[in-house]
Amino acid sequence: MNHTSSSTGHGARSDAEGLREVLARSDFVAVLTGAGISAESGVPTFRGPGGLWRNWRPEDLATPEAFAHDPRLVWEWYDWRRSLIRKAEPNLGHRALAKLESRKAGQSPLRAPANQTPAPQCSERPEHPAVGQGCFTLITQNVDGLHERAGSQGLVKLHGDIWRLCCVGCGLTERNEQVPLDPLPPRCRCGTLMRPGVVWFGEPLPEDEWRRAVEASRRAQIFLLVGTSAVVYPAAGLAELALAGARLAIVNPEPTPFDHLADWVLGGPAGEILPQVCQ
Ligand code: BV8
Ligand code: ZN
Repeated sequence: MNHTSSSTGHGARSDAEGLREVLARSDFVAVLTGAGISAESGVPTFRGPGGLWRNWRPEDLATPEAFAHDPRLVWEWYDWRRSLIRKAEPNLGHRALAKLESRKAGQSPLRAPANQTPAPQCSERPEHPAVGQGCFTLITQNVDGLHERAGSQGLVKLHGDIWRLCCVGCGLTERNEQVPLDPLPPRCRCGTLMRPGVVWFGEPLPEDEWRRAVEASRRAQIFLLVGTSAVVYPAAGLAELALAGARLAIVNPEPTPFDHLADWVLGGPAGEILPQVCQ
């Protein structure tokens, strides 16, 4: 592990300017976000105030077992979260990351100068050669869709999307933005129950998203951990993967299990700090 001084315990830096410079000149940037980045948009986090719903912990409801036991209860929880997210707007934190992404796309080392053949295109987004191709990769644990609404492209959604429904019978998946859902629980045209298009505890992450996240984390020169308690795996493991070759920067008003490994710890709200470091 070829770490800079901080890994020897000399305390992480907290200067936004230093991090801004490193982000500006790094060719390969990876970012992992959690519920904290949507907190300033009014979306409750999992472990923070408002995370509990009817005294249920998210880990109790976001499971196949809970859904099998009481699909109506689980759907009432998702319907409540959808109604909150519908009222929310992306905040300055979401927007700062979208802006950094488009700047990085313009800067991309993969973007060949005019007289040379362009770099291989990214399958999902041919118009964005660099996005998702390792230059700048935004990876999220959030299912709220606020990163996309802020303009982020090539987003890697590790835990799915609350606005997608999947039939537990025929497997049909569809986008459904109805708030409130009616009927609840929603049913497929085949008559079978639909489930939220999210990854529940005990379920594997979508392969393609996971592969892209691992690739970007391994290639990163700077890895940003934003608004996450970093206790849910395998997502939190991406920061460990990145540490093999990248510097780690954390944006969170609270301590995280990775602070002692970080080069930067910026202790404050993402909506205030990200606009400073992403400009
Ligand atoms: C799996 C979608 C195997 C659904 C979610 C290793 C060790 C220990 C446990 C495990 C392990 N490996 C696997 C496990 C089990 C489990 C797990 O990690 N459990 C935890 C609880 C210990 N993992 C799994 O089950 C995973 N699957 O392992 O499958 C497998 C493999 C093959 C085949 C079969 C099976 C699946 C995990 C995904 C579950 N789905 N979400 C939904 O949303 O309904 S996880 C969900 O919880 C979120 O997506 C997110 O990942 C997590 C919540 O964490 P955060 O987003 O960080 O939110 P939190 O509230 O905790 O923290 C908010 C932070 O923001 C705080 O730090 C706060 O200070 C900060 N903050 C607040 N305000 C601000 C802010 N920061 C910045 N600005 C602010 N303004
Ligand atoms: Zn069906």
